[in-house]
Amino acid sequence: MTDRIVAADVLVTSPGRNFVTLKITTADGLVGWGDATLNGRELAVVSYLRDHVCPILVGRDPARIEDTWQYLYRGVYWRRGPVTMAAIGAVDLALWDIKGKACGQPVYQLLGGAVRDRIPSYTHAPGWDVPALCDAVQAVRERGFRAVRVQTGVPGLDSVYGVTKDGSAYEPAGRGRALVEEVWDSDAYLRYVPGALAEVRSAVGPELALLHDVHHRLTPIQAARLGQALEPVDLFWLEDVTPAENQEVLRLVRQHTTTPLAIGEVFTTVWEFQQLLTEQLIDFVRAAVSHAGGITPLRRIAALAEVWQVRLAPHGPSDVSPIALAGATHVGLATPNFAIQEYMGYPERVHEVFRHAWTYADGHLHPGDAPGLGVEVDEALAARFPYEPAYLPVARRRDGTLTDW
Ligand code: EZ4
Ligand code: CO
Repeated sequence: MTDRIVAADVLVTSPGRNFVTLKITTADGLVGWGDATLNGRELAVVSYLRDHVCPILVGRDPARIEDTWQYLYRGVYWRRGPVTMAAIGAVDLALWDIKGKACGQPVYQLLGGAVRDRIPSYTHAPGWDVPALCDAVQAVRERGFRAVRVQTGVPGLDSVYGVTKDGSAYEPAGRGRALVEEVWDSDAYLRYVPGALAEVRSAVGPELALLHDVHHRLTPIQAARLGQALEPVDLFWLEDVTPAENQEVLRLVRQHTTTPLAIGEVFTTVWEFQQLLTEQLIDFVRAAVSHAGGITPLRRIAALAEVWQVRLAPHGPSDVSPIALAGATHVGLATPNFAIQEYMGYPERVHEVFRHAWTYADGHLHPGDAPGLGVEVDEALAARFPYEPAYLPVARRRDGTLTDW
């Protein structure tokens, strides 16, 4: 007999970081969980779901994942955009969770089964200067990682996004209604970073995969120069070199460097990747399973990328909840052109609120074999951590004008 959705509820919890979670319940008593977290605009997605999506989910057949995706995407007239896609992504994740539970299978089995034994992952190593950065890299290696994102301070700047001065783990979003303002200087960064990363490379040896994230800060010609200057460092990838809106500018970057390029954590649909893929302007797709609308469209993005020998490397910072991370690991295990999963890690309390079957060991993730996505939310514990406003910093140049991070 066909099951029916009987309830769709939204939970907000902040066990160190704000998370928005969708809970879908069916008449057969199955519960599916989806991640709807959009950092800095959390409550907009809550309203989108509560006011507009949850009421129309009730009564629908939870087995019709693709149809529900099309219904929510096409049915609204207004398409795309991070709020819409994060909301649809949460529904899609929750319905895959329910389908897995209904079949008694982990989601990766429903996607065609495992094509790899485990999922290579990378984490972050921030260090204000080269010695601190080398220490951070060493600590991460001791946890088993064979791939590390390296971010450094810049001489002359007081703060740099993603880098702490004392080497502690960084929390990108500052709590409070007022956004932290940082001063940014691309010239100082460009003068310093190639040499600093070259020193890191000679300290760590040739085998460790090094990644670096530019956070959309550069102009095309600056990005081209940086890619070229970093070629001796042999990066696994250079990420988000230019602002995300104009993909054509990557042509210029590509003409000047063979440093592999990764892009797309802020992209939400396959169409934003279309030109980047068909013109072979990038090497890695960084879409998040939640922000890009769920497992269903992420598989389509991966399929298009596969045609152009571009690999999938989903976004996985601490603002992507353990539910979306689970989704990414199921996709990763079952998708041939998956490359690597970002795993920034979570404070202990997050692991307690989101009890997950996925595991990290020896530089790799695995989704586990629990039915569905394999994450259950401790609702009573979640309720003890209410939402608090938290925002990423904004950056200004030395003359006071706003810049991209
Ligand atoms: O700064 O998700 O590749 N990863 C990243 C992240 C983002 C955070 C923003 O909250 O760029 O660290
Ligand atoms: Co990034």
